Amino acid sequence: MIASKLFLGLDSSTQGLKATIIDEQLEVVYEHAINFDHDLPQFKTKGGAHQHEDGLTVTAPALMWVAAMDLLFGLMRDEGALLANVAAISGSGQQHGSVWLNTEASSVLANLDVSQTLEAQLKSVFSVADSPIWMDFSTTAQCQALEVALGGAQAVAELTGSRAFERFTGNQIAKIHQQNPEAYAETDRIALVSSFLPSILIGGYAPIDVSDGSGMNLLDIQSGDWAPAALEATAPNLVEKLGPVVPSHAIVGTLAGYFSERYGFVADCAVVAFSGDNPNSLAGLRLENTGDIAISLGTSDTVFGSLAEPHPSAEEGHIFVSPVQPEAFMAMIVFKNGSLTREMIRDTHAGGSWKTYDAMLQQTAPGNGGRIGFYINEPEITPTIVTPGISRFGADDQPAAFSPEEDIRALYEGQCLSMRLHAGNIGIEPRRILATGGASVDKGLIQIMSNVFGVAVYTAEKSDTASLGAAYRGLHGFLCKEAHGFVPFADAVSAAPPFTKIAEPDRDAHAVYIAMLPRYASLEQCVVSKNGV
Ligand code: 5FX
Repeated sequence: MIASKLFLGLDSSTQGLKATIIDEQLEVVYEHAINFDHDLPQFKTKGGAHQHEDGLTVTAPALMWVAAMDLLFGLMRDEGALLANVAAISGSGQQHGSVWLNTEASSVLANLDVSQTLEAQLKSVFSVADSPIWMDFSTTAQCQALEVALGGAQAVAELTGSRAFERFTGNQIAKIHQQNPEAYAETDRIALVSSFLPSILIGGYAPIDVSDGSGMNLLDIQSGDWAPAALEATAPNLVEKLGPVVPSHAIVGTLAGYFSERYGFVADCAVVAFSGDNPNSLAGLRLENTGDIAISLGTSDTVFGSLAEPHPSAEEGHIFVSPVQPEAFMAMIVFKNGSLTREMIRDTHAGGSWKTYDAMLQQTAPGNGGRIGFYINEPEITPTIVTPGISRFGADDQPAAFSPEEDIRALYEGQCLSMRLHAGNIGIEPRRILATGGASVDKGLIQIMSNVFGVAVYTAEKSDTASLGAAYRGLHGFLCKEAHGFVPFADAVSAAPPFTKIAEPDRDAHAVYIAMLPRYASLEQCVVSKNGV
């Protein structure tokens, strides 16, 4: 029997490193994850990160990601994972984080010695040992400077897909250049987390892929290459330090001898460009058609989907180049007030029980008699609401008091109306919704979502979509290589398991929400002008 080819997806999230292996029929045949805090305690991280005393700076030790690779591959080898059958590897990295490599790095990478660990060999290749990551909020001054240099927030959004955001890599680079010029001068290559891991795998600098590169405020999303004006406004000599940009399906090299000798991979195993975790989730949910969107309900709620025509906005959201279609785009909006806010209202009114909460939700009707509420448990980014608090309005748009049952409905309806409003503003018009994340099992919330958007809601078999998406992209890149040209991603993943429908819209309820949307938008403006920046 000819052994089936396998495809490995490696997901370096904030908390850990996970491997997912699929076969040619897209069945998941192996999964293993390690957790940074627990399995690599010597790096002293909390949630995979170091929070600094200023309350704004957040970093992760770059060497921890290196040590994690040997640890995970060793465990996989010892468990008998069929590494010799892996034909291609791709991966996923937490977005925006940067890895700073000095002038020694390329020769160390090119000469990995199988008799020593990666950690021992790579410990002195970093010009900045603590990598800034996406949770960092310390670059407001650099963001303002970028927006001034490029003609305002909307100009930055139109060029790079997003207004200047603190966590975006370019603003982190500007800060390091200003505050640590020696380290900047010693830097030979600035990688993203998603280009650093494949650099270890291929024993040389791997390029940044166009989709994760879109999360830097440095890349022109229309040309798919660096934006000279943004580079110039950020720091000197950036083209050389960043290296080239490649499409997300590109093969970036073959696996270094270190990995075949130590772990039993085949010598010609292909490495496909890694990308960011959100782009990989888009791939894992096969959101290739404009109109298929995902709503991930977690600590933060995230709405994302594919788009042919992007509408970058300084007000909300991000546009990335698509990780599965080089000519298309991905839109994404993050809402900070997700599950923790839902839990706060559940604890206040339903004694901590989701069952009681759902029973109370059913006691009010869609539209809540015209009541609209804004529940801001922590500062919100979509829209910008700095001061936490609850604002409740009656049908006459005047401040009002709500019963517990009305509060419960107003929270869910408000969250779904906000998603619909802001997603629409950047061009997301759903045809169907895929719900993922912890709260996607909440039937009451899912039904309101279906009614607000007026489309059916589906769910996927696997909830860990970034890791699965990385494995799918490994297969996709491999098929493009074999075909000597681009293979549609949909063809590569056509054997994937179908999604399950979990809600159909109720047309009467949908009509109620359509009528409510303009009122919701104008009341939101009032809340923003009172509690915003
Ligand atoms: C997206 O812009 C984010 O900052 C986060 O979702 C990170 O990618 C999490 F890893």
